[in-house]
Amino acid sequence: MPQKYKKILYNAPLKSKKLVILRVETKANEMTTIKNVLPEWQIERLEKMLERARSVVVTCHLSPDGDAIGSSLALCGVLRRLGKYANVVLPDQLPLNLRFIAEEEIRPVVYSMHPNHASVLVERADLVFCLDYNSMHRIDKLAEVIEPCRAPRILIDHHEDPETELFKLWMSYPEMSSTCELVYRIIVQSGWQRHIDRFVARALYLGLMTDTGNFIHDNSENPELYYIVADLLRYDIDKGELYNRAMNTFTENALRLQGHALSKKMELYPDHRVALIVLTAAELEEYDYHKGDTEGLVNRPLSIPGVTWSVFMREDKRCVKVSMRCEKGFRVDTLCARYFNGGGHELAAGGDFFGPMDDAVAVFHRMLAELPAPVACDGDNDEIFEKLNIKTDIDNEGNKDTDTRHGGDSVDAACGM
Ligand SMILES: [Mn+2]
Repeated sequence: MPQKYKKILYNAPLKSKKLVILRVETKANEMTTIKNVLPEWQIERLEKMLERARSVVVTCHLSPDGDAIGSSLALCGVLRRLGKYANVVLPDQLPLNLRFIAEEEIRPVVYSMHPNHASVLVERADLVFCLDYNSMHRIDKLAEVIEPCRAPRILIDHHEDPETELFKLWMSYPEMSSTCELVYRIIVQSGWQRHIDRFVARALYLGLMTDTGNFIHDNSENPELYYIVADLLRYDIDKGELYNRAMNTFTENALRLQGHALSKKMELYPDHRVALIVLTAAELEEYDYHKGDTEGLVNRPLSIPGVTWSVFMREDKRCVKVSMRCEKGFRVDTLCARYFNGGGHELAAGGDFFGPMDDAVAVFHRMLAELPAPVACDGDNDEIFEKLNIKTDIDNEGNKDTDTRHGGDSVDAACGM
């Protein structure tokens, strides 16, 4: 990176609101404007650790979503262009709708399918990146090789409360929309923009799009996100194609299952402004259920005016998977924590119920009985939260001190999707 640009980047006061102009190097005269979020020492430490590394492994969480796989492939792509022997290792196979991206330039090694190959890569690695997860239980059995590995681990993530003691360097920014946003910022602040190409841009866009619900969710309010999107679009990525493949692809069975769920299984509780959908193992079997088939289903009842929150229960092998979503002004993370051994984000949370479906539904009814009705639509639910002894003054202002706290969630872990 030419020195003068580096200076512009690094002279910016870390916590100032001043905009930093970053020159995008791939095409002349094109500029993008985003703030420096990561402190300089983190970028420098990352560079130092990379300097010493020849072989690098990039990992992400179990049941990888678009952000997990997108950020891993993008970072791996850039590392390869930096001359590293870099590979992506996944705990388990990608869902069908995301496989296309892993069949292009970089083929991830799946631990559950090729444990020996994956182990050798990790054992021989000089550096291991941990993307889009905050604790070892999020990578399931892959932890057996990641935890004891000799290579230092670097965390790059946007979930709250990472197990920081596991990482030599942790870059945890819960205020980021996605790990892909964070990886993009790391690329830019490290001066690696010239290594972004169409493959990397597609992978990054995939994560930005999926983690924000195609730029609908609350986490996509930062205007800077759209500068990043604008930059990525310059690489001739087809966002319509990516949307259709990753977010709008269902099998006939999956679509019929969702139809059945909405038509026959959705129950509305007007006093509590809540909808409940329950799918039993027998129903799932009838429609030849595969992971991901009910993706987004929990959100559907929220489109009904007056429905403020939504609960979806799916009978899994080990437990009943519970997902909750709500509109702004209500919160479901604390409800998931209190009633369903879970947690997550205010507006999107989940949990596991260990016991038969009937008992899970009984807990749902007990929850309603303990919530004073009606639940307000205008966000004035203080009485409810008070009764449940839930604090409402949660700091989600996103101005945490990035020098001391890079702590960062667990909705992926908890939401039963
Ligand atoms: Mn993510």
